[in-house]
Amino acid sequence: MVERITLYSAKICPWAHRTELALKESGLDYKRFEIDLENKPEWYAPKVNPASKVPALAYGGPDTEPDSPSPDSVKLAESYVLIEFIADLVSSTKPLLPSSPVDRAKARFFVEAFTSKFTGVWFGIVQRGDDPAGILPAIDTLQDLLPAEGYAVGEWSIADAAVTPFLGRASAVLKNDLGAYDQGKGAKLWETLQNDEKYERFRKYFADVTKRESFKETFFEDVIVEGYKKRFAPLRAQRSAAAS
Ligand SMILES: N[C@@H](CCC(=O)N[C@@H](CS)C(=O)NCC(=O)O)C(=O)O
Repeated sequence: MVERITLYSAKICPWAHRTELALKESGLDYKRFEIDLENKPEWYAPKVNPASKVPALAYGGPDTEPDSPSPDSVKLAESYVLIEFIADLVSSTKPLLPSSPVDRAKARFFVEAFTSKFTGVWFGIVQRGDDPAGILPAIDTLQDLLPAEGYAVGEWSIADAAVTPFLGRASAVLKNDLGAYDQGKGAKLWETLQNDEKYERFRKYFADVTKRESFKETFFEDVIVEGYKKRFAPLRAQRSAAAS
């Protein structure tokens, strides 16, 4: 029997978003608690996640309010661990990973290949002002690994949950040209991704993953746009002041 679940999340965070997608797709009941990353509650690290990061889950134990987590629930963290855990919970009722070991390995490879290429360069782009075109190798990898049709490994799976939050944020951030990089470069790159025939498979995949209800219910574009504006606009201003 699946036990009580509380998710500690933050709308801005792509890692936490992975877990929200997997939970929505699982159909499991859960409570959600938003952690303000700029002003984390003092109980969060000692009682939920010693690393003080989102996402985290409290699993089982008595029915307490999320801000009074019970010592009797199991606390789990790390987004990929959590989405596999969610897939394990529903493996017999709502498979979120294929059953064949080969396809499961392909799903994990897809996640690792994309994430390792995307995340490092993404933070360099938005924080240090590197050229947004730096994400193209990650998009190429995604396209190379995708089957001709459908999701990462056929049916929607947690492999899609793992990459979609980064694609959603790339879309919101680039089309609004947000980040420390030179003004105009983000919007230009997004236009290329929208129009260049080379990226047709990417566009179809992006449309497929973002039209799902699970995405619509868990993606808060306004929060992301405001968050990135607040955090990264001053960095662009500093870079252009230093250059002039
Ligand atoms: N490797 C972790 C990364 C999680 C992470 O870095 N979360 C960020 C927010 S996006 C966080 O909670 N940072 C702590 C902080 O901002 O103080 C995972 O996959 O869950």
